[in-house]
Amino acid sequence: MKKTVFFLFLNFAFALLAFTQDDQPTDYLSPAFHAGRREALRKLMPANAVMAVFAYPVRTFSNDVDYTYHPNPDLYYFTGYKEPHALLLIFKEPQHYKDGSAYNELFFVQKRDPEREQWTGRRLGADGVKKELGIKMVFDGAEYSDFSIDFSSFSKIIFDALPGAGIGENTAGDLAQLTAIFRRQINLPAGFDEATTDDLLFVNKRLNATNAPRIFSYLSKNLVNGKYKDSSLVKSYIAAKDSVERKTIIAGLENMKWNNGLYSSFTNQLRGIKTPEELALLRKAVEISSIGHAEVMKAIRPDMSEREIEGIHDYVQKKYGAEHWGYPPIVGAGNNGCVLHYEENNKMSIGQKTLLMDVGGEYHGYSADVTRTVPVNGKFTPEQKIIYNIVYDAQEAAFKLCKEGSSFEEIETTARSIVAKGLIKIGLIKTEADSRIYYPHGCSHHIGLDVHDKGSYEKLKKDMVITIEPGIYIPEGSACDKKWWGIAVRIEDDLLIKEKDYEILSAAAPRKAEDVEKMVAEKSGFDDIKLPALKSSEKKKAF
Ligand SMILES: [Mn+2]
Repeated sequence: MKKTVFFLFLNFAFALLAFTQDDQPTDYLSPAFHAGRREALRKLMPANAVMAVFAYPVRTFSNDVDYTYHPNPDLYYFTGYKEPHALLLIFKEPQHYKDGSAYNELFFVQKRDPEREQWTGRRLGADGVKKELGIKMVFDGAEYSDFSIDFSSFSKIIFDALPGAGIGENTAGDLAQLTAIFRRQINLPAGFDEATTDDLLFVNKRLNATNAPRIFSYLSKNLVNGKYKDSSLVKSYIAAKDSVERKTIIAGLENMKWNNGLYSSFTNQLRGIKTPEELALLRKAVEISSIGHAEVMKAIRPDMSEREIEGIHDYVQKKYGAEHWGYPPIVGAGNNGCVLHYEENNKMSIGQKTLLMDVGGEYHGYSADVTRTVPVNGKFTPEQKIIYNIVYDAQEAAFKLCKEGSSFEEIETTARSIVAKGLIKIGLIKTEADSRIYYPHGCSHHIGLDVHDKGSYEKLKKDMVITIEPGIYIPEGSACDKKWWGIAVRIEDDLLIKEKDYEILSAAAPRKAEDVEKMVAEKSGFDDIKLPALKSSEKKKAF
């Protein structure tokens, strides 16, 4: 008894010390939004189904320091909870508690721990989640095992690839335990590989005559020496002699009780169409990032480093309240721009060539994805401009398709065909089929809580938000005239799809070649920032 009183006192003391926090943003997604999303999910679920959504694991940065935690976007979408070590269970039909009361969702979260919280930050705890996020049936993670849910009575158990090994200390209620108990409770057959199942269902949905060779070569490569090593499932899929046989394999997976296909399908359907609350946040994330691009254009000078440019983007985004980047920033001068996911950003001076910047911030979970290519000295060379305008024209042509009813496929082929024709015209390739040499990636994807967001990749619908991002990359050493070497151009904008047309959300960043040149010539507030020289790098000492 004494002990309890002591702990109560401790709780109280810590609560006073650590939990007063004011002057925070007020435009977070509302509890009503999250409740609405859970209800919409329930509508999609088949009869007698349960769906589980796990938190993402915490990851080590170094020794006892973790990476800044990023929540699983699905869990955040359905609950607003941003902490690790959590499990959400959503039931299609009401379930009954021991005392007879009904519930149709259960949420297990991190328990409050004032001592830990002083070190690792505030936790909502079950009571906080009830109060702040408006969810009723919330418990400490450690209580999950007591619930002994009888999963054998459900006809579909829906979940994403389960969190893997090394995901926690295996203490009461942490992610490792939640996952282990769930695995045991659902009686997952030994050898059932839900990650491969999920991948195969994903790949199968996209398989068509054009991409079949690429998809099969990807699967085969990974079967030999990759993530599908020794997978009998992938083996049989590749070995299938025709589409009928493949359909049988896929139907077999879809009919299973442990169904990953439904998890992707439901989250894609829901998250692909943005609600007004989401659009307000996404609009803000994109505007912030686009202003960042415009400000960098003004500030840019040949003696700046790639890192410094990255820093200006970061400063502007954070000035407007973005919490984080939406993906590691890509700032590539000249030839570095040819590396599609260039993240080193360590060139000391960007020099006189073009600078490709693919940089977008995250605001309350929603990520922008904006790319601009800028002539560092303020004027595109004739060769740079030719390439720039081919990409620009491809983008313009793709824009025209941005309305309800168009397909992602049409967008891809239209943009690719403009790029291909342009490259043929200037003699870089001979046939349209060769366009992949200089334009190796896709043109469009959803953005949202993931920068490559969930959503349907068939027809465009109102309130989708997608990127249009053609590009041309001519690395040094390419099989063409040297004058083209080192030119890398991508222009990427974020578009809200409307019924009959679209809105460019990233319009604050100029995209027409002449407008970009004009912006580079403008004066910048950053011009006047003077910092002291570093004493530590004055002289290279001989050690
Ligand atoms: Mn993108």
